[in-house]
Amino acid sequence: ITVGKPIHCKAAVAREAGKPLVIEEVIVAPPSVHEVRIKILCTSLCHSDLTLWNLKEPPGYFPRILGHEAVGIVESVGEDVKEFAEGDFVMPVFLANCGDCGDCKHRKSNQCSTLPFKLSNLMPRDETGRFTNTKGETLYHTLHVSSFTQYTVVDVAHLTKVDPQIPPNRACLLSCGVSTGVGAAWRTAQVEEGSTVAIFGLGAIGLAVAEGARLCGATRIIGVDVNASKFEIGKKFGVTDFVNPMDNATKSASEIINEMTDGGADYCFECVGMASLVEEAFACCRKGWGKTVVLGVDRPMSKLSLSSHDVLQNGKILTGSLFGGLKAKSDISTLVKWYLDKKLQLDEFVTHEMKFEDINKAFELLLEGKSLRCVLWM
Ligand code: CXF
Ligand code: ZN
Repeated sequence: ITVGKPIHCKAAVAREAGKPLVIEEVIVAPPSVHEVRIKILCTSLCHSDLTLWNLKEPPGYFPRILGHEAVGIVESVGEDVKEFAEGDFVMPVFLANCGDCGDCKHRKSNQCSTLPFKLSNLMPRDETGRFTNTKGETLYHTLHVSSFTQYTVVDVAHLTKVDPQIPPNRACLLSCGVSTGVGAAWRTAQVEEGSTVAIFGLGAIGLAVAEGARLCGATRIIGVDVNASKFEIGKKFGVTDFVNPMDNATKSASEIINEMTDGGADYCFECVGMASLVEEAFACCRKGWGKTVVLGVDRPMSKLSLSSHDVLQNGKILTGSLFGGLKAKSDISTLVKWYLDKKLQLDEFVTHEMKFEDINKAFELLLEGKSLRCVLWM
């Protein structure tokens, strides 16, 4: 009955940088060619939502619908959509996977060249929006997902089907943060059995890296955080050692880790988004082949300072990782299976659950560092 017609529903609209979201009625256009309209079941907050919410104009885009970690049900499909049908249980993902381009077909890549990653505020193919309201305003999208609304429109390349056996309040975590962390250990670093790992920042991403490293058989997982309480929660995800840089006035974290590991960790992960911590991670990464993976989101213009001598003579690898190196259409189903087989822990990330209307409470919790993942029920 709604097929082909605009849907009026509730959305949490970010009207101004850093100001509480407003629950408003929005109008969601029908999906265009290669698009799918979905009914969101659950969505959770990711730190990138806070970053984008806080961006002042320019380059902030308001009013907009934030949110990009979610799961839902297909309500209707646009022209030329063969992969999805009404009623499918689906997950939107900020990173495209068209499945057809040379990069999608390449075993090593997760960076689609049909719809390359871009901090866009509109639909990826035609660069137009699908959200308006009764006042005739156009609302911007977020990361090609926009999940803080009961209905949204997503490009088929940004959507994957998932096994409906996984409950929606767990599935949504795999749409961004947890997948990114687990994937960074599993796909980007390819942590092996017996490895030593160092993780800078034990928020949800850092803990997900620990979980991934644990699943890959790492035997030593060193967590670094300025918040001492992170060690307790870290242990649940396999963290074996803890370094609090605040506890040592004379030595840096990298110096401590170099001593602890007799020359550096095999794999280091930066999960905060601070250039100086990338340098620290790189400095305690094993010479010859150690790999440092950057996951944290710093300001776009921030610069790293590494001596060329260090890079040349040490033979260390420095790499970034978008969505943990995962291909949305194939790797997410593997993570869902690991959860259903009780290998991958997801429940432990969910510190809060509430109804969608309480979204501003969820923003506060994340802002104050009191939540790992807060799941919203639509
Ligand atoms: C991030 C990844 C890096 C750029 C901004 C968005 N993804 C999801 O949170
Ligand atoms: Zn995210």
